[in-house]
Amino acid sequence: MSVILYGYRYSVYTRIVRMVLSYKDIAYSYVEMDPFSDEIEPDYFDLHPFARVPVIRNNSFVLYETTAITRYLDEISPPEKLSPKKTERKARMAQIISITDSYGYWPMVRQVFAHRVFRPIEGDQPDENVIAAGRIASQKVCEAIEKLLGEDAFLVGDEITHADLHLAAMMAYFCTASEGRDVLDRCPRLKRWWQMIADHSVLRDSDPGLPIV
Ligand SMILES: N[C@@H](CCC(=O)N[C@@H](CS)C(=O)NCC(=O)O)C(=O)O
Repeated sequence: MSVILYGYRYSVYTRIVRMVLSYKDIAYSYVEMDPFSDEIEPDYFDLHPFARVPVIRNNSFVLYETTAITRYLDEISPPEKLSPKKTERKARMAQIISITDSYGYWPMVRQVFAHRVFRPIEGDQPDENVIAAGRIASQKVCEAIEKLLGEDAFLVGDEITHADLHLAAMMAYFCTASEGRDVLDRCPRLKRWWQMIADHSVLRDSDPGLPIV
């Protein structure tokens, strides 16, 4: 196995893949690629036609799309640890990941976090209308996931799964904004989960920090 990860330091999707690599103890080399740059190398489009991150290469096998990558990594390095065995739990895991990607990433990360936290650090003005819209949409997402949770420690049962890593990468950014913490205060089960997982070594060790300017 010879794994290369193409990622961007502040990318939540890159962080999800890095967490799986670390959790599965898979050695890899890392290539930094800023997908927001105006000067993306033309060759990169051969790896990812949409010029996003992450991408992994394992020998000659190239793969993009985070959920495809994380399932692949879990499978090529047995035992498979991040997917529950029970069919219903596996389905619930896929559902939470899909909710997170389809409805959560944009408002939680690109609207609330990017405008409230990232832009000011970079010296750019936040757009309060974008933050307000992002907060409303994020609340809907958190409430929907809250409804799916039981009393288990992790999102889907008593073991960590892909769903935990996926949502945690986004929640980590979201909760750096006061709007994110306010939303989480309204979702007690999700908040308890976040307090627990935020302290997990896989989260702590993959924290990219915030830009220092
Ligand atoms: N569906 C993709 C989403 C990846 C994605 O959106 N990555 C972000 C960084 S977190 C990116 O590359 N954004 C660049 C852009 O929006 O132009 C996946 O699951 O990997």
